[in-house]
Amino acid sequence: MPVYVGLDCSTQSLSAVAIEVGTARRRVLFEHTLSFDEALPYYGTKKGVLPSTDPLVMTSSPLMWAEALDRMMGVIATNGGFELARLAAISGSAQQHGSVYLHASATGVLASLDPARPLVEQLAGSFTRDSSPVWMDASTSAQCTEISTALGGDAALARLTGSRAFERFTGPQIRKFYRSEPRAYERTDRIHLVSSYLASLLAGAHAPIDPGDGAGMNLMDLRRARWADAALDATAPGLRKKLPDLELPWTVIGRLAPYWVRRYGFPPSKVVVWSGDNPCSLIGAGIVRPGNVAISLGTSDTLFALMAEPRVDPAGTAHVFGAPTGDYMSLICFRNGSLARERVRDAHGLDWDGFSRALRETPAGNRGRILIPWFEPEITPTVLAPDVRRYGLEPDDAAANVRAVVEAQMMAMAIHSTWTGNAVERIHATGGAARNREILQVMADVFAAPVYPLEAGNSASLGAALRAAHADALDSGHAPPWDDIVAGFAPLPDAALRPDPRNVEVYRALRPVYAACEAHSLHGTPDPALLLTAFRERQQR
Ligand code: XUL
Repeated sequence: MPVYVGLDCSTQSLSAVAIEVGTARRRVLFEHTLSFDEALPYYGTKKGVLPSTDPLVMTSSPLMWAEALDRMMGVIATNGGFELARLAAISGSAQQHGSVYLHASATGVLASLDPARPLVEQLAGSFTRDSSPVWMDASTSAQCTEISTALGGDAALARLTGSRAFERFTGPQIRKFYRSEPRAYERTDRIHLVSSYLASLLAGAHAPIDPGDGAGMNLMDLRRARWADAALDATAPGLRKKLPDLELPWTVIGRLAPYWVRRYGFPPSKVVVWSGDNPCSLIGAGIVRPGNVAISLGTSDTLFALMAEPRVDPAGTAHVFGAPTGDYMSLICFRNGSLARERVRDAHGLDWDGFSRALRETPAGNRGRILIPWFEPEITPTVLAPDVRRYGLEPDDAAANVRAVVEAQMMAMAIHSTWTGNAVERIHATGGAARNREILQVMADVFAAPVYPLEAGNSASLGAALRAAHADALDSGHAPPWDDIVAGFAPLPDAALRPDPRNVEVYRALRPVYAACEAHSLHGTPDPALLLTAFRERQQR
């Protein structure tokens, strides 16, 4: 039975998962995580990021990622618990947007890695920039404005690339490097994403970028999955020849380089193009057709969905990336997630059981009592300063405030995802708060769709392993449907929470009322008092 390995290089750690995929048995064989701060302390990272005097600058070490990869492959070889000869293919996932800058000599180094010496020793002279900007970097506002202006504004850039200019996106980061260190930029032969850099180390040759991660650069024509000349020109001179090629997300880019074969005893398994952690998580969460949505309830709440068409968010706050299925995916982030739930819980001296009880004891629609929960500046919709508002809601009514915060979050997610154009048919819920069934019931009722809780685990590395399985099948002449690829790893139907038809009706009526309260808070549009009264009267009938 073949085994597939998926790696995930996140901000703070490198994780690996090995899965066994047979007709009768499909299961996770091995999982392991190396924390950068703990396993490789001599790079000096804190939570995976190098110290910086400028709080807007966030970088990490490309050599550290290479050393982590070397170590992880050693761990898999010795402790993976499977015969290495069964490893059919390997792929990976990486934090999006981060970039690695290589000198021309890197091409030769990659092609002739010596299995007797550690990877880092051989790579050390290959960089034109020792540190790599990562997705938390916010230091490129000036470059965002320049790129956006050159391309006809935010809306035009979003239509072309799937997102307006964002500070962490690779294009603005490359422009900043070109402007501040023109000579080092000139000496740079290849600019990789974290994903294509690590794939290059596995294959021993420069790896391509897939449209999932390529869409996080403000450089790719989203519809054509090709580099967009106008965006390249607006970013830095001579950029095209420094970028890897773009290839389909199921491309087998080569075989494990002799370095891995001789050093650790791996077979020359297929190496499949890597992707970003969000596209990989989509697959790991079992989202493989339009109408399937994943909602992660974490510090921030995120909603990601598969889309058949490359639509873009007219408000400019969300992103559209390529999906590993060849479709598109939306990524919408809500900053006031757990943060807001915890604020309400703590303000009323509750624990999570008390929070759940409050949800059970209050009716759907909360008798028209509404909270706008921007305890911190919000990403979706754009709110620059904290702004908490209550409509018909007493601040000291614990139960009503608990229901109000959860209903507000679900309403906002439903309202701000309609632009994706796909009716929500099912939701896979992950993240810490997905353990709370009362919260998930509100989600099911607001979206009028069943909610399937996902088992905790690293969906990005699992998604990478499943992508490896899919690419291997295609490469061997089979074309298995994606449902079959994720079967056995996707959530089980028994665990689903079904929408309650009466509550669905209540929320259908509440939605325009919530939207009016939000618009009132945001833009000072007319007071929604009349709408609220009409809603309350209708609920009492
Ligand atoms: C997405 C983003 C993050 C990183 C985290 O746009 O910046 O999700 O991919 O690893």
